[in-house]
Amino acid sequence: MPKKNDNLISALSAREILDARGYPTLEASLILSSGQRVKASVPVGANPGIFGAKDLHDGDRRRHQGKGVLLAANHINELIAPRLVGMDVGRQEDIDRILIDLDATSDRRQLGANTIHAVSLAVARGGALSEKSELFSYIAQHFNLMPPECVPTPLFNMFNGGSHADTNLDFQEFLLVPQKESPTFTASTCEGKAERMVRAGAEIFHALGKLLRESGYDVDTGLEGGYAPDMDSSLKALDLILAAIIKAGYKPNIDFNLGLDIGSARLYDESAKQYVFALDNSYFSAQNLVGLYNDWLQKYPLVYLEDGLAADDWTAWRQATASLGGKLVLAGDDLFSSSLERLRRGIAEKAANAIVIKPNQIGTLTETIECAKLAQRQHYQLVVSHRTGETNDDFIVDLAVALGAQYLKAGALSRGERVAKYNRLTEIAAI
Ligand code: 2PG
Ligand code: MG
Repeated sequence: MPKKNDNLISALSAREILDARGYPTLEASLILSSGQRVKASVPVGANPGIFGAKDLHDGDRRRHQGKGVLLAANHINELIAPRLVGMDVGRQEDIDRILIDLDATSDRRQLGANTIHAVSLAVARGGALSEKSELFSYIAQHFNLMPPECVPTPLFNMFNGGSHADTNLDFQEFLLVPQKESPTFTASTCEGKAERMVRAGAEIFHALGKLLRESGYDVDTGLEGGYAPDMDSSLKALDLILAAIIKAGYKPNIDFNLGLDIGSARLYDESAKQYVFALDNSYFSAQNLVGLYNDWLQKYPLVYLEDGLAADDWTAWRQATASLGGKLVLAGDDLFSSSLERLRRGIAEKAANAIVIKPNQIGTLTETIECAKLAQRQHYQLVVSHRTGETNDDFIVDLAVALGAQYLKAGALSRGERVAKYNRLTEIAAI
């Protein structure tokens, strides 16, 4: 009698769930012929970005202000499932190809990047389960990746600003960046190192809360779990993080450095060709802004700068990379929108030295890995990132580990959907 294949897709379905902000998103569910079931859900960005692939939302204003995803769920149930049922779940690339071909548009607007993404992730989880592998090692093996010995360095969000919080802080994220070579994090195992980084990050987060409370600031948090008080200047927030590092018993420059996601698209006045920092009551040409960043480098242990310039200001990105690229991680998020085409242009223009990879902006796992591999070949550092509208799904952590990304950006050390990622990171480090 022929042996029964346990690894076939026997059912695939999707439903609408809520993300961490209470807005709708998709969850896909896949059943293998063995009877085992896996699920995957997709995050939603606060800033969809003009260049990334497009999610599909219902547009029916009577439900969830038009943000519903019933059409997308229906595409999975009615259109995609019949094509995939019966296929071996290990055929990730073939399945991803089918998903790509089902959508004739270049920006995925027909099926929706969310639709394609949910299925692609569920298939990868099913594949890992069928091989009784951890997800990160399944991805690494399947795509011929060679992850380094330890997990990526987490970028911890301390303050939320911009469109991520109801505060006057102009910049979107103020980040705490562990210095992975610090003796404080030296441990005989990867587990020890990751645990120390996460523990120190959490201790500093709480020390910061205490400092804020003592100084009369609000300690409510923003959409990604970072504090979101009103401040009298942007640099004040950096000063407070430095003070919190010390208060928690760690050393700035040695144990921790600082990072910023300026989220400058929101601050750029295209017609005046100026960056407007309302809180600081100042505005800058691109050239002066690069000068300002250089200035901050003299005063602060700043090692990471994301979206410091507007996404279509290629000339400014080129100049900034020439002048700052040797001194810090210059990450392009909106600049690349995780798009292969935008990345190719960035490489040609020598813009940025790191790329923020948001897999849901691409769609399939295969394309995400293709984009990351191209970046790595061109010596761009990888920052695998969560989105504002996260779910408790921790797929990005396994992906970041498999890719050997330098950084994982998953928000603050507060709120379940953010902490879920850091807990998975320490779990993987212990394997
Ligand atoms: C960012 C991300 C994650 P969004 O800008 O880096 O922090 O946010 O979901 O708005 O893309
Ligand atoms: Mg960003």
